[in-house]
Amino acid sequence: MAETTVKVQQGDITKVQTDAVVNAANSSLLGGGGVDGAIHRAGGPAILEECRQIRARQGGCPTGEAVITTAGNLPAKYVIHTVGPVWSGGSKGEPELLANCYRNSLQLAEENGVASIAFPNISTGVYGYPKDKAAKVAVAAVQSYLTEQNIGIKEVVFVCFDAENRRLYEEILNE
Ligand code: AR6
Repeated sequence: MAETTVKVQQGDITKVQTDAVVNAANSSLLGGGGVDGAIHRAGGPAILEECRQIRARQGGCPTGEAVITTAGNLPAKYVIHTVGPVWSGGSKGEPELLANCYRNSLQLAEENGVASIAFPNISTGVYGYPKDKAAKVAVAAVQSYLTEQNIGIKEVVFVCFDAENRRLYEEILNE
């Protein structure tokens, strides 16, 4: 495994100074509420412009996949937009799809020379994924990626908007 720091912080991901920040988008790539709305608001129209170009080329982004754009006015260089699964009880492939979000985002980050990356708690807002289950999937997916594939990523930050998520991530990472 490369030397990679994995940490947790509570706050607003639009303020985070990593090379890339991940957006919990939807398949349209045209924006929405939650962290998606916050990223587009703070980053400005350049992000949506690139999302529209990607949409024109490949027709949006399937669940579990990821695409990369400029970060516009954000402190980061890139936004990686990934589409989490909508929770519908857990037997519709939700854990695998959520793990794919983390793995595909890390892979796209590496392909673009990203050394540090921040993730929000994908799917745990509007998409209704139980926070404890999502945190376990997120940490396991990141750790397995870092163990098996990583060469260039030096820092992964889980940016939790709420205290409950922060506590869950701290517990899992301290195990
Ligand atoms: N920084 C960090 N985390 C945030 C921020 C922020 N500024 N704002 C919210 N969160 P959600 P989803 C947290 O609903 O469940 C959008 O409309 C939030 O507390 O943003 O994947 C998209 O367009 C929660 O823990 O994303 C899609 O349609 C986490 O981010 C849909 O919502 C994810 O909540 C995606 O739903």
